[in-house]
Amino acid sequence: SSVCVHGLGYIGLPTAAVLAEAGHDVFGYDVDVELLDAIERGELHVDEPGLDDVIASALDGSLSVTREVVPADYHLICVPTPLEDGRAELSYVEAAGEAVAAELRPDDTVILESTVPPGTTVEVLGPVLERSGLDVGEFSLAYSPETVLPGNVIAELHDNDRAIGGVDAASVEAAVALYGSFVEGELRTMSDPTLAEFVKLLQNTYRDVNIALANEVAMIAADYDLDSREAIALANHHPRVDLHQPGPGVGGHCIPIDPLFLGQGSDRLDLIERARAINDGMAAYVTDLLETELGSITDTSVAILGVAYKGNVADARESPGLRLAETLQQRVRATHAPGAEGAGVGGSDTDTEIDVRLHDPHVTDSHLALESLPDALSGADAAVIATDHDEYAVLDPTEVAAQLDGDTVIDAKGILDVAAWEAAGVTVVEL
Ligand code: SAJ
Repeated sequence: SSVCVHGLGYIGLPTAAVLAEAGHDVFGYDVDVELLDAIERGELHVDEPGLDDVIASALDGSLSVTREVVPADYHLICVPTPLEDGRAELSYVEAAGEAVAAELRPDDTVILESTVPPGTTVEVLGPVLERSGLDVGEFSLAYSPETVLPGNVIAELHDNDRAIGGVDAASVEAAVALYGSFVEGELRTMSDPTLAEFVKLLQNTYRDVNIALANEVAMIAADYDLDSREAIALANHHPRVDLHQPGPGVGGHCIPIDPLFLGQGSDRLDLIERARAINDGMAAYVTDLLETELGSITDTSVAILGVAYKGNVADARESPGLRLAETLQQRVRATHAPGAEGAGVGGSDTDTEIDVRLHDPHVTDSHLALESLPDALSGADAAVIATDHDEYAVLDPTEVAAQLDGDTVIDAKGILDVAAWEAAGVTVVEL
């Protein structure tokens, strides 16, 4: 079949490549012309294992990028749906729908993959597509959310089960035919796109709430002088218990955002909002830990190791490490200049400061003023491991101890061999 993929981001591009690999004629479209140029020149350099190769061989085969939307048997919409002012910004979905409508033919199939509030496919996308002059039913319409884990995208595109909600039997059948050509997991069909949208949000909400529970458990365990990770591991031996891991917060562009989409058509969010607040509050808790260890954080220097939102990826969106950096600075300003509370970075009080150094071996964003590891560590009063990059798990404690001025390391991800670090004279505080 011919497939036009709308939006060549971290889902659309790998999906386009995998579809081409499965033998379809794939046209990748994006409004970002520079992105298209870069893809064509093979200059993408995505930090996703295996993706560069899959894209390169797809471009040698039946994948081509297109600067205009083309007619196709299938239109796959994979555009971003960011949260803005507490609401899902659906203008990219609408714009993609309009572009599809201009080329839509009877019996074509349109599938939305973006994460959206329940009701979007039927209530937002459907009416936009009908501007083509065709009614839903004359063309097929389905929702099938992506569920791949950044860092493991190619494997999960093939292996994960897939939920498919179509507006009618023909839509389900058409979507099954497409996904069946490359998905080895189970295709779980339902006759309601809204249900499929809801289920997608539940999966990330489950994770967010579960992580919030783990974070609260970590704070309670500290009050009892217990090791929270050991306690969680022991609790998880029960066949019906699956607690997640505590950490410095929940980052990325999915888990901190998707739960709030559930609130778009319901005012019942309660536990879900508390969970969000607990997870966002972990930066303040780590700041408390630093204050306890250092006495005061004013006029100290703290190295934050890891600004990627999770281990071994280069994505710093909703980064717990960056949130921690901001929280440390705010705390110092609030403590010493109460009048300046809430002031922006570089507030009026220049006498009291904290020197926050940022390091990350994967993130390359030049706006973040990242430092080399030795520069970040040397002379610092404390270091915080905020991301579970493999590189940090194998740090040499003796070397780090020699670089640091102080002897405190907060291991917010629980990746260090505490005995080895303590033997090197470092005080390790775990979450
Ligand atoms: N985290 C914890 N404790 C844990 C697990 C994760 O603090 O026990 C933190 C991570 O460090 C990170 C954040 O949560 O900051 C999110 O990481 P993640 O690995 O849980 O999830 P994402 O955002 O990379 O990908 C999620 C996945 N959803 C689920 O596992 C239910 C992925 O399958 C989805 O495709 C993706 O969201 C998405 O696009 O929705």
